[in-house]
Amino acid sequence: MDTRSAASAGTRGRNVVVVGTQWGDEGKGKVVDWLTDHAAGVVRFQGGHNAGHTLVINGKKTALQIIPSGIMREGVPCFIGNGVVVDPTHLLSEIERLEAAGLDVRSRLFISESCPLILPFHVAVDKAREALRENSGAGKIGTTGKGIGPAYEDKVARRALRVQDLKHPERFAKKLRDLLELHNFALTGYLKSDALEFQPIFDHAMKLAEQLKPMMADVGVLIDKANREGGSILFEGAQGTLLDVDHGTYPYVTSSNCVAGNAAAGSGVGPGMLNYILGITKAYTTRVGSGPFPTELDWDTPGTVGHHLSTVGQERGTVTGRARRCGWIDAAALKRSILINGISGLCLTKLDVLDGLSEIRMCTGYELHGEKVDILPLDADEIVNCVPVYETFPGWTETTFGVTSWDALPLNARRYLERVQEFIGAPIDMVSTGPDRDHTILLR
Ligand code: 2SA
Ligand code: MG
Repeated sequence: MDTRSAASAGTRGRNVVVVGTQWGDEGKGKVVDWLTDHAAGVVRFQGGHNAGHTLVINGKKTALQIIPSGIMREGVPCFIGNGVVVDPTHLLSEIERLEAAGLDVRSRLFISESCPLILPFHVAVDKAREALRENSGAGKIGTTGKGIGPAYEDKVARRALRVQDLKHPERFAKKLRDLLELHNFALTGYLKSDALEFQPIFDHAMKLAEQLKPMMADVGVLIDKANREGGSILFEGAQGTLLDVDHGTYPYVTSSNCVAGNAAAGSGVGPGMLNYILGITKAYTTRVGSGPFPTELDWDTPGTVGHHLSTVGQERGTVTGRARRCGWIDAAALKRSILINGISGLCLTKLDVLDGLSEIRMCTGYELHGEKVDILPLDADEIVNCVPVYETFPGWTETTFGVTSWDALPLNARRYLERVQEFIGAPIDMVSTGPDRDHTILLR
């Protein structure tokens, strides 16, 4: 077996990074879960509970937001790396929800001491800012309202409260007072909102601290050890490359680096550990929240292709329930994603959603101010002016749902996949044909 293939990537101590190559919701959760069979650990390295990874196991749907997807497999250790922003209230409620479903979580969940905390004022600031942007005509970012951006701002400004502060009540109290004063100043000032009180936030955090302490760990050391002992590690990205704070459609992005390069920095290990980068790509494109989206279709009007993608693909946000915007696959945007992530191979997901369409389109570039551009521009304001150029393929009438071999795919589906692969210059190593673990075609 080719040692660079998806099939061998997760074996013999070789580690895999799973990243989204579009605007998130490419189906990373399912693929991570599929790969966890041989994993010695699954790590989240960025984002927070703004992520929504949906898994379907034995027909039962589970949505994970901050806990790594590996938790669904008995005995697999799961790590929350330093690059993740942690809302302790949410984290504990997610743990309890999984425990209620019969899973053992606390004995195999390890949370980095260095994670910045998301506290109630971050949520208040996030929501008040979005309201202000909307009312002032600047336009919302369309955040998930979970306090992600404000929490990362405090981290970079070197004033964040971190998981480790929960172990030291006096230190926690002092830092909390200072930070709360700062945020209350903004909330009651230009954000025209209400101030939050110190005592309830402090008391609640201290109560949660007792439960979190046993799970606090030096995550980088544990991951390194597991890998040295021959285990392979799975790094589970959240959101997607085009939402990356540096490389995405700024400012319509999330506040973390979602690209593969951050898997090392966000978990506390070296980049040499990142052996195989698996990019997850939906067979079409979706985006939730505001921002430019060149191949967007009308997805609201019944009878249209966009509406087909939206309804057949059940395109609603896992966390917020918002309708996702839908459009054709954008291979020019994928080119940028492949470049930034250093993609080893791709997994194409939700192919079955294209079943029954008479024709299928792939964007191969744009017309911008009269010139042809073959890769997604870096400037969001320029992307707005991009007119997509398409290649059109005949569709197929057969169902691809649940198909498990390449040869069983309709000829036109194979042609479409081959052309996508050829155009973007990265191999498709896997195809996902349905939500279940077994609905998977392995190509390399
Ligand atoms: P934030 O909350 O500050 O990270 O929002 C900033 C932008 O990032 C987008 N974003 C997402 N896009 C797709 N999926 C995400 N997770 C959930 C899901 C989203 C949901 O899996 O469905 O339920 O709505 C996610 N998280 C952040 C967000 O839409 C903003 O455009
Ligand atoms: Mg999602």
